[in-house]
Amino acid sequence: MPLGGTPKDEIVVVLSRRLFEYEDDDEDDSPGRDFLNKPPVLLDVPLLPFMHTQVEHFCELRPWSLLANADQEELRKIQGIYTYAHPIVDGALLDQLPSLKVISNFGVGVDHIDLKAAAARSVPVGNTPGAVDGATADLTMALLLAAARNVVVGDKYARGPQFTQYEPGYLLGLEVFGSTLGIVGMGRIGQQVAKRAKAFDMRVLYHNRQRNLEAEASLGAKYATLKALLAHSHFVTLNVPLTAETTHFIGEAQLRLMRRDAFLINVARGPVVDQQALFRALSEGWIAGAALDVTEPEPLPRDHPLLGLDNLVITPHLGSATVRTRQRMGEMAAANLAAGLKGEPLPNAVRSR
Ligand code: 8YV
Repeated sequence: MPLGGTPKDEIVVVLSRRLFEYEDDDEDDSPGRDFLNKPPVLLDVPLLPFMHTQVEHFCELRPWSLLANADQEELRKIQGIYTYAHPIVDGALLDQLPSLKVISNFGVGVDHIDLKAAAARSVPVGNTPGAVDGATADLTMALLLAAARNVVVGDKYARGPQFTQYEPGYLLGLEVFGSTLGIVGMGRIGQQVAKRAKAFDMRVLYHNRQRNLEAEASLGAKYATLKALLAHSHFVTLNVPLTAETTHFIGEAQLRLMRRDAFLINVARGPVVDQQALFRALSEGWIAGAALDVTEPEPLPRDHPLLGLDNLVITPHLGSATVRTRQRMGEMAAANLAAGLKGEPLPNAVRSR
């Protein structure tokens, strides 16, 4: 089945069936009959077929709903957690799983997992560092370009009844080449963004907890205080992990420091931006526009005021959504899960800060 072309409903139906097929397996004497003997692993959402294939030979996937049903007997047997859609994994949840050996996260950001609670219970946490960098940086540029050059409103306009004549004055955007980009967070993804920005002849400023001299030398990025970066950038991209320190890192004070013709692009995590302040900034013209791949919550309620704004471009958390990146993430997450279930060190273990 071609991955990209599979209708979503079909995926969910097929996978839900696969996820629950052990239930009526009793009469089955097929070669896969040892299914029930594989270590049970809690999974939060149905996986795509290739992801399922990556793990099904070494574990038995059990639905997250076991937690809601508080099926103590089943929960006591769970040896692994495999998370995709960022469910909260905290101490209270871990206390229900006394046999747990590993938490494997399908993705790099682990802000939904209480790392200290896991460490306190000697449960290693794995993630997929590096796998999402290129794709997420590509989407950062896609959103930046879309916001600056009115790609989304332009698309609507070009399809709508108002477009009857080509005119010189409509949808004039902000020129990307030669403009200043401010990257907040010069980690792996931030550096990939800087690399792409250089090809657009952008001047690159960055802000980070620590200066990244290597990025300065190899990418020509210039360190700036957050204040200076916000004041001078035409585009501000957020490429930081979500931590206590970065929660609402961009609020009213920061948005008011930005240029009136500037754009904010968030591909990190929703809570990095104070959305109420962002709504005011966009509707009252403190900044020209924004593009969000992530929100708080995700998805936003359908009647959320941000969704009514034309100067906002929004995508449904597509940062890593390419076939190849998903495959790489799946391989890494499956390797972490397999190692943890065997009691071996995880190939990519997250360190508790
Ligand atoms: C993933 C991400 O799609 O890797 C991450 O941290 O946010 C995304 O790119 C996500 O984790 C899977 O839900």
